[in-house]
Amino acid sequence: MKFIKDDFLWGGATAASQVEGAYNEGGKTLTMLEMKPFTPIKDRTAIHFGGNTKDDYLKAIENKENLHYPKRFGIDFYHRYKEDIVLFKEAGMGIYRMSIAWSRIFPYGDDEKPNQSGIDFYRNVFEECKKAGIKVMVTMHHFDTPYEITKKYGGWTNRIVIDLFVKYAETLFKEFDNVVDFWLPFNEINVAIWSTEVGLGVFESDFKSKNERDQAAYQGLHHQFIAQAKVIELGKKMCKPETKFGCMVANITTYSLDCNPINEMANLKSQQLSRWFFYDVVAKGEYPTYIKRYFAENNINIKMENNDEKFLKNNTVDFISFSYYMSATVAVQGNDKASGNVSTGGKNPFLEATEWGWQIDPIGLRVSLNQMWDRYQKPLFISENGIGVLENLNSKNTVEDDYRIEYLSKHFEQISEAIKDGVDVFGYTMWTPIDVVSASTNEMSKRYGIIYVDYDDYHNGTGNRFKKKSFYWFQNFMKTKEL
Ligand code: BGP
Repeated sequence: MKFIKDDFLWGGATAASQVEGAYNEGGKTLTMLEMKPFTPIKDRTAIHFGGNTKDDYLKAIENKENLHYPKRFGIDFYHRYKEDIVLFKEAGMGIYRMSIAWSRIFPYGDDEKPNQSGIDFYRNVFEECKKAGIKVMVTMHHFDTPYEITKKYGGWTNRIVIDLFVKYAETLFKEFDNVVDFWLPFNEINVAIWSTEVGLGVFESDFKSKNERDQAAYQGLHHQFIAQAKVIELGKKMCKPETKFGCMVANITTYSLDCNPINEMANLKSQQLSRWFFYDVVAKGEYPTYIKRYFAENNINIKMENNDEKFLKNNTVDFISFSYYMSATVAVQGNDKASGNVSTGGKNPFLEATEWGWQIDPIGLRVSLNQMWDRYQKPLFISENGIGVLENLNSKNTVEDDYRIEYLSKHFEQISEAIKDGVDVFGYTMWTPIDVVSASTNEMSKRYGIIYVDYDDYHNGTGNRFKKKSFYWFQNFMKTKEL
């Protein structure tokens, strides 16, 4: 079949902390991501973010222990970006979604002036993209609050951090408006409810109770919602008129485990808490009624300033972007129906899963696209989608990744179907055109790329890049749009 839409934007996405490396070059300071030690993984399906104490992180500052921190090295994009962008062009990418590391621009968070060396680095990267005719989408915060902000201000639970972030955004608009087409203030803004370290730059192990933790997570999130709205307001004033501002939410399509109404209600509630709440705030500009009930029942009180609600209403996103890797099932736990405890993640007998337990579900993407279009009537963009696999180069210096070709083409087909359904979806950036360090498990060996990178989990290797079979498949698809 032929992909239905001619002017659809196709490309790939990466994030600073997973590709750049050079963690202490050019004036950059640390983020918690580069302080998280690597632990070889035994049960892959059990690990997702978290799992370290504050002490584990703090040891990394002195680096006295013989521990390994993969995000300090990434894939050395900091030094090899030219070569990578040439490959992106060769693959046929029309758009590159990348992130800027806040800690390269304002290493101490509250520096009076931005760090010129960081600005120069990104300017050089953008120039290469321009030369290659590749449009740019920039994420301003991809899980990487500078640790200096945590140390000094306590991370996003402190309202002051909003001002620091807006100042950072102002610098980016001033420096890069001419080259950036789309801005995403926050990557996967909902991840804060699963990890305050990743989302908010706040240590999980500092909390004394679940309530204290949830209270802090939602307060920090409120600050990010306001920060995003402020950045949009400012961007509309500072940037060229065609620039667009979007959100980014980690989107897992969920199904009730069975047709028991109690499970369907659990599914509805799970979707409200983990997905719709976030889109509702940033796309409709309001805290929905169901979250108010949840807050009241769970003793969560969000401190708002007078104009906050009005401000959110007046500064919603132009488009909605989201990541989509998998679907999950939802059910009320065991027979304990009265408790209302919900379990997500039960095995779906109709789907296959990756080694990490991520259930592959192309139709789930069409389901989500339709749901979001029905709810928000705003243009949609799939800012991440892909498959992580353990892979090795074969004797011909390539990887025969037919499973990736199948994964991508099946998802592309469903995007095409959603467009026929009438959904306004205008672009897609695969995660990722090139192998990177995993966000959740810190592994290099969880590979997503159509380009192989010769590093292992301990950063042994040449770092050389090799085209996988999927590289050629994607290149051909970009020419023919045939699936
Ligand atoms: C998202 C992140 C990315 C990315 C991807 C894959 O959560 O935005 O940074 O890494 O998921 O996840 P992982 O690397 O954990 O496999």
